[in-house]
Amino acid sequence: MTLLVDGARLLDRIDQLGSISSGTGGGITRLAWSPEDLRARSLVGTWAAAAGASLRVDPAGNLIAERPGSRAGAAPVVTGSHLDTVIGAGPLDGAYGVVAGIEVLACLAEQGLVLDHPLRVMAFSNEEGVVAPPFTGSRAISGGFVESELSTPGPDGRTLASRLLDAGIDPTAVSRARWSGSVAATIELHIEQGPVLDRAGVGIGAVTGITGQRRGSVRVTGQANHAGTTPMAARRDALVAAARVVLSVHDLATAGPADVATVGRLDTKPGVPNVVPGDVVLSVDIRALAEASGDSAIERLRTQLAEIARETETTIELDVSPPTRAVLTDPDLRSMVIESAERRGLGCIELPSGAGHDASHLASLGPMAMIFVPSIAGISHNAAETTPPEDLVAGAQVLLDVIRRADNTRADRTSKQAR
Ligand code: HGY
Ligand code: MN
Ligand code: MN
Repeated sequence: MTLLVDGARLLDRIDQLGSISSGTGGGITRLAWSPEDLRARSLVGTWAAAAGASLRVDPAGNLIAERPGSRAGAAPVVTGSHLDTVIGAGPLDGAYGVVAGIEVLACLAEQGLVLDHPLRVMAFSNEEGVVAPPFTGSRAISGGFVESELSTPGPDGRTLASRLLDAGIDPTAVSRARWSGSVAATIELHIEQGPVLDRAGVGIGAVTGITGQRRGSVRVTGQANHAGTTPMAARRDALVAAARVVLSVHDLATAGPADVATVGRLDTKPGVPNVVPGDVVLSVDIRALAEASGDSAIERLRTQLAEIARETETTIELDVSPPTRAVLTDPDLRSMVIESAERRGLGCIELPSGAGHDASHLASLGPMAMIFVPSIAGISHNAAETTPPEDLVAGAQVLLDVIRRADNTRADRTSKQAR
């Protein structure tokens, strides 16, 4: 039976989600566990319920919509993405994959089609990591959550525990979100967030692998002092030292083992024109498709920070969050993506993902694949993020095809159901 997604419904729901934002500044801002994030989840929950799916929020705050399968004890097929955004985001990063997953549920329900495997559509918690280390929800599910994260202050000083409590989530229960069994297949649909598909004029990307990420913060402590009376040679200027740190991070990619390296945030104290900065905290985001490169980039950074500290007479501390390891996608699932695209006359190329995704954490539970659609001019994490509507619909159609193929062919006939 051929099943087609309802493109108008998909695009309308993406627009509806795009209207849920904190409204401060351009673009969309829906920080994890914020009132806007919770409003978006509740809207998605109504769509899932209308598609006849069961709905639950797990101890890590992941929203899980599930359609039961016909084979008792079968491991689930998982899709979905995230609803939280960066600050000033576009309408598609994360939301697209969630809406498309709900669209698959609606199509199956409307045709009365029951898959062998249960189908789980996820809205993972805190994928972006703006307010706390990223991938909270998908790491909790796959056993990568570290309890100490609960008490680590975020960029605004609030701890994760306090955020979870405000969102009605028990912080002491997060680790109980861990799934006990395996997953038959995880397929995440996402915009590419880079320029490759757009430049190639191709509508579908079959992802080969997802980059590894090491994120963290660097704290530089010098000595606040009078900007007028403190001789240059007597200063312990934290911002001058931090400036060298920024360039060291940059060079980890331009001259070193990392693929990309970014300082996205830098906070200076006391932040007053006539005071030599005494304290600077900056963020670090280092990525590499090759795992060893990520590790060696961190080691190289540690060596350079020690040298900068010595030469500037400051103290420099590096705090690295739990790493997200680089993962490869499953070749069988990847072939299903390519075959569906070709059968539908859609151009398809294979490419790696420079962006991180929840699917990389689900990969430890079973075979994983990602489907990309183009980002025009490769723009993302920006209000100008956009994708041709026909590509958004085509991507959702390929997701539906691949979920049905994976359901029919998974060799996981014996694996226990992940709970
Ligand atoms: O930052 C990323 O790679 C993703 O958008 N969370
Ligand atoms: Mn994303
Ligand atoms: Mn993102």
